Amino acid sequence: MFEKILIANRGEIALRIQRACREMGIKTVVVHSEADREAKYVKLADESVCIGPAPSAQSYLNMPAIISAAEVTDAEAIHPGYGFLSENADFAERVEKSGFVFIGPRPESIRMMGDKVSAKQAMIKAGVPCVPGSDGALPEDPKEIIRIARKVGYPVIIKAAGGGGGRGMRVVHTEAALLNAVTMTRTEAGTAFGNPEVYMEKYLENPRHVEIQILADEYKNAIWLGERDCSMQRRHQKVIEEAPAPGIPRKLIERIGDRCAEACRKIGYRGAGTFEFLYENGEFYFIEMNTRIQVEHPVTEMITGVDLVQEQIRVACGEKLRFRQRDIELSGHAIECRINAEDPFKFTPSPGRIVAWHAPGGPGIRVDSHAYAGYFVPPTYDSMVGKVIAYGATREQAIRRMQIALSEMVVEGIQTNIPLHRELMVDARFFEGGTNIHYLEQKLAAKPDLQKATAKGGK
Ligand code: MV4
Repeated sequence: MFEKILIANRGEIALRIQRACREMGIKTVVVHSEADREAKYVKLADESVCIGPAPSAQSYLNMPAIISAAEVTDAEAIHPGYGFLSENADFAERVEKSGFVFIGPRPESIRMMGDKVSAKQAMIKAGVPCVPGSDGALPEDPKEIIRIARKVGYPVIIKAAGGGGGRGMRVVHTEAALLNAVTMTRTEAGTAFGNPEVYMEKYLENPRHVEIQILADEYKNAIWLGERDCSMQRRHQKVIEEAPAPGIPRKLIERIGDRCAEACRKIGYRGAGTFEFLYENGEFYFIEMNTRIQVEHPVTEMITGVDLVQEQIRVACGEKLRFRQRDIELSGHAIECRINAEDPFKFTPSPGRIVAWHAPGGPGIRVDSHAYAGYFVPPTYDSMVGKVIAYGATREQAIRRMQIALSEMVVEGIQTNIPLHRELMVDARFFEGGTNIHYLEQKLAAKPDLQKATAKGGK
C-alpha cells in the first residue's frame, strides 16, 4: 500500500480523503491555496504545501505546482477528489509521467468519457441502453441533420461532445428552429470546449436522474453498488440525493447495474465511476459517465457499507477488488442534503465567517464537513460547506432522521440553504418519492416570494 498520498483538493472532500488515508495508515499531504491556509483540515494533515493564490487557476488547477508538491514531499500518489483536475485526462497523464499514481481511471478512460460522443458510442457497443439519437457526431450537411431529427422525432436536444453536466446543450421543438440551434451550439462548443462537435438526442421531457455507482480494478473485475436518485436539483446543481431510487423495480435496476459493470470490464475501466441515466416511463437511458468520486458518494456508502474512497485507493495501488457482486447487499435507505453557504431561496452566495456551528448527530446521522465555528467560507470557491446524510431502515425513517438533524443544526454568521432543506423534508411530493428533475424549480417558481428572485437572477 502507499505510504503517503497527496490530496489535490479542498474543503469537505479533502477532509474525507484524509480520513480514509488515516484509517488505512497512509500519511497525507494537503495542497492548499492562500485562501485555505488557516483551515483546520489543512493543519490536520501530516504535511501541507501552499500551491498559490486563491483563484483556482493559480492553485487547485495549477498542475506543475501540484506535481512539484508531490515531488518535494515524496508522496507516491495523488487523489484529485471531485471538480478541479479530477476529470482532466492531461493531468492524469502528467501525474503518471512524473512517476506518481493518479488515484482514478487510466487517462484514456477519462478522455473517452470526457468526449460525450465517444462515451456514448462505447456504451452502445457495450450494451448499455442510451437515449435514441444521432449515431455519433452530427454531420455538416443540413439536409442530413433535418433527416436525422425527423427520424428521432421532436423535441430533440443538441449537445456538445465536449459538454456535460448541463453545459453546451439546446432543446429544439420544431424543424424551423433546428439548423440555427445546431449552428449556435457548435459555435459555443468550439469556444467553450475547443471542440465544435455536437450530437442529437430525443429530448426527454420529464425524466428522473438516476445514476449507478461502479468500482473496478485493473484486472477486469467490476461491480456495481446500487443507484442514487439525484433528481432534486436546481440549475444542474444537485440539492438532495438518495439511495435507493424510490419506486423503481429492483429487477430493472439490477439489469442496468449488471450492464454497467459489464461495460467497465469491456473498456478496461479502473477505479470508481458513475453511470448517469435519465429514467422515464419505466426505461433507463444512459447520458454520461463520471470518472471521479462524486459529492453524493456517502449515500451509497451508507446502504452498502463500502468505503468508496478507500476502495479507490486500493484499486489505484493495483490491488484486486475485495468484493464480488454477490457480496454487495443494499440495505436501508440514505438521504443526503447538501449544505450551501447561500441565500436559501434566492440562491445568492453567502461567504463569510461562521460564528456558530452546531452539527447534528444521533442514530443514522453522518455529517461530512470541514466547517466549524470560526471557519471563514472563502468567496472564491463552490458554496458547499458540508453534507448531512441520514440513514434509516426505511425511507420514512431516513426522512424522519433528516428532519430531526436539520432541526438541530445551527449555522450562524452566514446564510445557508438549511431552511430550504427543512421545507423539502416536509414536502408531500418529496415524501411520495420519485419527483422528476424539474420538480424543485417548479416548486420554487410557484412560491410568490421567489418569483421576484427568479425574475432578477433567472434565465
Ligand atoms: C437530457 C435531458 C433530456 N433529454 N438529455 C443535463 C445535464 C446533462 N448531464 C444532461 N442533461 C440533460 N440531458 C435528453 N436527451 C435533460 C437533461 C437535464 C438534466 C439531466 C439531469 C439532471 C438535471 C437536468 C436538468 C435539466 C436538463
